[in-house]
Amino acid sequence: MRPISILLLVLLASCGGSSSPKATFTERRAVAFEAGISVGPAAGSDTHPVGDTPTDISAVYVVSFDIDGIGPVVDATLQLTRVANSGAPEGLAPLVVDHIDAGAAADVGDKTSVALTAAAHTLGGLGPWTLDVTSLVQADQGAGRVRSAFRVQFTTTTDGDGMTDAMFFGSAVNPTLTHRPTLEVTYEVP
Ligand SMILES: [Ca+2]
Repeated sequence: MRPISILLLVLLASCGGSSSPKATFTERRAVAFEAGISVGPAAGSDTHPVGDTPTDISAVYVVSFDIDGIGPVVDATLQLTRVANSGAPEGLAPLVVDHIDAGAAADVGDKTSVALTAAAHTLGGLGPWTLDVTSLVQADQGAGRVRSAFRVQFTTTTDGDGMTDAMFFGSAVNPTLTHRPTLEVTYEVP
């Protein structure tokens, strides 16, 4: 049986490369997370809130990843992990994940900058949320941007009740590694 299996693998590889005489390879890695900021209220270092505050200020979360120097992207997945909750943030829904150009480093201006694209995201419970951001990271690459950045926020900035209503997401320095945001990219290697 083993020789037959090997033959099939070679055949599949030949078919897969039929559109190009040049072989390509893919490699999977998690691009290093470099910046996570909570825009608006002060936040603890382990988590960042998305929602509102006791003073009725909106809290948004911006994540930014270095994609400089990698080959053509074929797949990209953003993972954010909701680790805690306060009040009733669902009342501020829908939640959107905006693709933004945060430049070299995310800052307060990224709270209100015009999104490149915005998409409503189904609210998840506690635990990891994954989003297919392939086309967005490819767009960054096509535009020559060296970072991919995303802004997580509710479309209703506050419910005005003078109480915190927020989801808390793991930050880039969360002591639990699996709680940190990641951008996993598969790209071609020449
Ligand atoms: Ca509130």
